[in-house]
Amino acid sequence: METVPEAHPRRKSIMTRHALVAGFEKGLVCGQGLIAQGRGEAFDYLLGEETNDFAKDASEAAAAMLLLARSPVVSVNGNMAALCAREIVLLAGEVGAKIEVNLFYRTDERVERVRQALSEAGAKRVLGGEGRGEVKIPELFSERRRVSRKGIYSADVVLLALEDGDRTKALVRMGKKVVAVDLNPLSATSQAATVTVVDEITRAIPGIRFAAAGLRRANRKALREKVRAFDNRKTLSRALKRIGARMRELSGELGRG
Ligand code: PTJ
Repeated sequence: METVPEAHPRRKSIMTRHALVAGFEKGLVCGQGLIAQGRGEAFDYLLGEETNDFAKDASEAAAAMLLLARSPVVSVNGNMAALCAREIVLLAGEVGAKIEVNLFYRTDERVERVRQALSEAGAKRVLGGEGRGEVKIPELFSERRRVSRKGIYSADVVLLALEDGDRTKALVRMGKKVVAVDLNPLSATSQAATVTVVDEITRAIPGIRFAAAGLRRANRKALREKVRAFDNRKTLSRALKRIGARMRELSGELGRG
C-alpha cells in the first residue's frame, strides 16, 4: 500500500480511502461502497472533520440504549468491516452485543469475507449468512431482509451504519430501536433512526464505546433518563446548523481575500 507522509494535511482521509480500496481488492467492500464513502467525506468536510457536540450527546444516548438492551446487535457491512473491524469487536464486548453481517449487495462470498475480517479482529462469534437460521424481515425487498433469527430478528436494539434507509424504517416498524451512524443528517436512515450519531464511522464507534465505558457504573434509572432526554430531531437540526455555520465561516474567509 502507498505511504502518506505524516505531515500531509489530508493524511487521515487518504489513509481511510486506502483502507477501503484494500478492502475492495480483497472482496470485502463492494464498488458502491467506495461511492458511499465519497458522499460521507463530503459531509464530513462540511461538519469540520471532527466529532461535534451533538455527536457526543448522541453517542451517550446510544451507549445508554445499548447498555439497557435485552438483546443488542451490531450490524456490519463491507465498509464497516474494512474501516473499523477491531473497534466493532471492542464495542460489542463493552455493551454485550452480538455481531451480525448484513449486506445490501449480498453475495455468499462477501458475507464470508466480512465474517473472516471480524474473526481476525477478535470476534468469537459472528452471525449472518447461516442459511437455515435466517429469516426475512417483513416488507423489505433488498437482500438486507435476510437476517439471523438469533441476531437482528430478535434484537431490541440494532446499531447500524452506512445504510440505505429502508431497513432502518423496517426495523423501527418491527418495534426495534435503531442506533445509526451516518454523516448525512438528511439521509432516510438518519431521519428514521431512534438515535443518529452524525459522525465518521472510525470516530463514532470508539466514541460510543468510550461513552459506554463511562456509563458502566450508572444505574438503570440513570440510563433510562439519558435515553428519555435525548431528542433525535434536535440532534439532526444541530448537525444542519453546524453545516450552515461552517459554510458561513468558510465563505467569510473567501470574502476577506
Ligand atoms: O452492505 P454493503 O457492504 O453491500 O454496502 C452497502 C452500501 C454502503 C453500498 C449501501 O448501503 C449504500 O449505498 O449506502 P448509501 O445509500 O450510499 O448510504 C451511505 C450513507 O453513509 C450516506 O448517508 C453517507 O453520507 C454515509 N457515510 C458514508 N461514509 C461514511 C458515512 N457515514 C459515516 N462514516 C463514513 N465513513
